[in-house]
Amino acid sequence: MIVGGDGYCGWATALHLSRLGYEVAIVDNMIRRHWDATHLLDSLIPIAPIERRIAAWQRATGKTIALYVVDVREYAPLAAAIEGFRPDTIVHFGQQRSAPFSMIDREHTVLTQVGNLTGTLNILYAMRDLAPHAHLVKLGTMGEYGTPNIDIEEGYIEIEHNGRKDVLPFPKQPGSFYHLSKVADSDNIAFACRIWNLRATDLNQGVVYGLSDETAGNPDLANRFDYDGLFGTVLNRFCVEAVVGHPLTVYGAGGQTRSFIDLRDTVACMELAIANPPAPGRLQVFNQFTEIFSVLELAERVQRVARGRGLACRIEHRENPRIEREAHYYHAKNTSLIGLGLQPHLLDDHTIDMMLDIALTYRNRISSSLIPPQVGWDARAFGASAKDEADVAHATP
Ligand code: NAD
Ligand code: USQ
Repeated sequence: MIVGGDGYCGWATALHLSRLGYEVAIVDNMIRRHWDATHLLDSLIPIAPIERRIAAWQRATGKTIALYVVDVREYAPLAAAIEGFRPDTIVHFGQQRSAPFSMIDREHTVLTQVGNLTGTLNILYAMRDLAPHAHLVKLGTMGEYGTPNIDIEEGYIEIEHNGRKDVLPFPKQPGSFYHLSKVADSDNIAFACRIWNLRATDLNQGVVYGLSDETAGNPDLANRFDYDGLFGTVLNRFCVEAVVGHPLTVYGAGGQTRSFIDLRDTVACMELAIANPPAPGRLQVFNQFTEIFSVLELAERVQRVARGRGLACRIEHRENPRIEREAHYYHAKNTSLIGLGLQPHLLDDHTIDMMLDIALTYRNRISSSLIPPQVGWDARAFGASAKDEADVAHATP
């Protein structure tokens, strides 16, 4: 059962697991489509309504995917879906996942934290009462850890204090109210596992980029690709910016260093996590990323590949709308999923080329006014400047 199966990671995962022979159900209330509409955003790649997506998959492969249009913040319909489908595994992607969205104002912070925590708590209670043997595979995020000046372990750290030792949850210092919602989720899930003997895996995923294989070649199966200043993630944004002639938007110095993963590896990690549940009573934590880059390093790589294709591509250090360290130590472990057999697609020029191809294919759908960041962490107003418009108008793509 894939909660959030209409989204970027969820749709890719649903098709990947269905292709492998899993019986798949999607649970989604399509709220992400509603948020796009409310904020006048749109995916770079047009996406078909969920019913058409599922019908197209059935026509292409003969495989069915069940659909439950359910808001997991509502317990009764969620419980009915779990009773109806009787999942062995519940994969939970169904949350508000944008850091800038969570920082817009008080309402968006509350919507993000109350919504995200309520959905997870409802799933935990439904598991306790209706599916106690199911395995919860929950999407966490690498940003839960923040950027500590020590190595980041996978979920737990052995600490010696005043002559005594214990293995404790790794300290968390995230950088947005969204990331904080994931920290609270992790604590709630660990507690539920302890008291109700449930099994769960928390996947602390890095920033995702690119597309997976199953959604290619059929417009009705196409996946979303966000590039706007609210939901777009950094590498996807840089590729779109390069194509439309917008300077690559490096926030501040660009020394912010993060973990990254190709969407093709995300779906492979989901497969591995599902196949390797922990013992009852335990929350296992995997760091789900394959490589680490600074933002400036990524911009320079995109610039080099874009210039190789004749695209005029400039990097611009712009005022950072976020409050985050722009130069810091960053070293995170990711040995668990590799140990289980993950064979990473590392970020090479070919992958960047493929992403530029995607942006070029849908170039006429790119709205340059959606590119600038809009949300400041300290409540300053951000948005498209006259300079942004001029940059695009004068670009020679
Ligand atoms: P997305 O916004 O594309 O998809 C989320 C899906 O969940 C949407 O289809 C939305 O309608 C659904 N949803 C949200 N709230 C719901 C609710 N209350 N009930 C039912 N459905 C609901 O997001 P994504 O990029 O696919 O991310 C999926 C998960 O992976 C998130 O939890 C996110 O935190 C995590 N993650 C994403 C990234 C990334 O770079 N995209 C990186 C690390 C972790
Ligand atoms: N950044 C830029 N320029 C941009 C966009 C972003 O310099 O145009 C910088 C940001 O300041 C930040 C870094 O790039 O330092 C990453 O930003 P992002 O928007 O790509 O990613 P983030 O806000 O961290 O969130 C995304 C997903 C979220 C997921 C998270 C994984 O939206 O759902 O949880 O990546 S992680 O970062 O590992 O926590």
